[in-house]
Amino acid sequence: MSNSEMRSYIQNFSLDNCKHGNQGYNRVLLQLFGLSGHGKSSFINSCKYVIDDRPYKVYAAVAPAEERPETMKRSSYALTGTITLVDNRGCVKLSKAETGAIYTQLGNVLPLDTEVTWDTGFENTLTNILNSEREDRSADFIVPVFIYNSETRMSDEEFSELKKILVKANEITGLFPTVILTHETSELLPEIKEKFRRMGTQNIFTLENYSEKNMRKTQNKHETILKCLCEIVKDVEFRMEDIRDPKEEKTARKKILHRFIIKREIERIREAGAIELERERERERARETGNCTLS
Ligand SMILES: Nc1nc2c(ncn2[C@@H]2O[C@H](COP(=O)(O)OP(=O)(O)OP(=O)(O)O)[C@@H](O)[C@H]2O)c(=O)[nH]1
Ligand SMILES: [Mg+2]
Repeated sequence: MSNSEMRSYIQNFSLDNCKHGNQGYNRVLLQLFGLSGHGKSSFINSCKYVIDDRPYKVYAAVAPAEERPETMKRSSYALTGTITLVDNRGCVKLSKAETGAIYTQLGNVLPLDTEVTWDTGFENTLTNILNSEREDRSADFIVPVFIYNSETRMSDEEFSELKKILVKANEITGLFPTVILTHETSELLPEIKEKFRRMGTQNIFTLENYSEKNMRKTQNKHETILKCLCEIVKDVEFRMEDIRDPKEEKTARKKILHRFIIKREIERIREAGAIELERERERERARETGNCTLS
């Protein structure tokens, strides 16, 4: 397909025209997630630039530098009548404590277009899940998209933590995340790409985002972004060939989140208990040593 054919395929995609109609979905949400400063907001601006075919404009605020977290809200940006991009709040590092917050954003239980407080506690996460009952967001077809800056080196341990997150994202949304590697000129790119492949990622795209400083259109950049969006749309069309129930999917997502936060809370209590037990033993040893010295 040429660039203009890809653009009209994406623009004209409608859930109503899928094999069994829209089945109760009215929107495709591309849920962008990843570490802070890796290019989520820049990717949104790049997509808008390519699809709208208008002069470059900053829709999602981009950090002046990679070190400073910029996006604090879950903001949504309509790309077409059917597709909306969601700029989730990025996390500073991939740690156990952050994953609950990542999953509640991905599971779409946090409201859109409001500030995200980085809640890692049991009660807050549970409250978020319960509060989401008030709004019916079951009509969203969720597509997870993980953004990673290929200039960032990660240890094997961090990659294995990341793998767990991608697998859980698959469990929550029913789709293994599409991975977008930004900063495609990075020397580390081949190595990083291979690591994502080994994790089981099938859709990997490497690209250089457009920006205010670098907005000159290039055929190659346009083509890569269009190909990436086309693949995502094709995948949605393919999934919509099955009979689905958005309400049931929403309940299933919540069950996964519930199970996750309860398991995490049990782990936390166990760890806290083990620390306390160790302290008690130390106090006992100190008392015994004290007694021995006296006698
Ligand atoms: N060279 C290069 N710079 C990029 C690319 N993508 C993003 N950047 C730069 O990286 C910085 C961070 O980009 P953002 O798009 O704000 O990153 P983010 O993931 O939205 O960050 P948070 O909002 O903090 O979570 C900005 O200075 C961008 O200009 C890319 O593909 N290549
Ligand atoms: Mg951002």
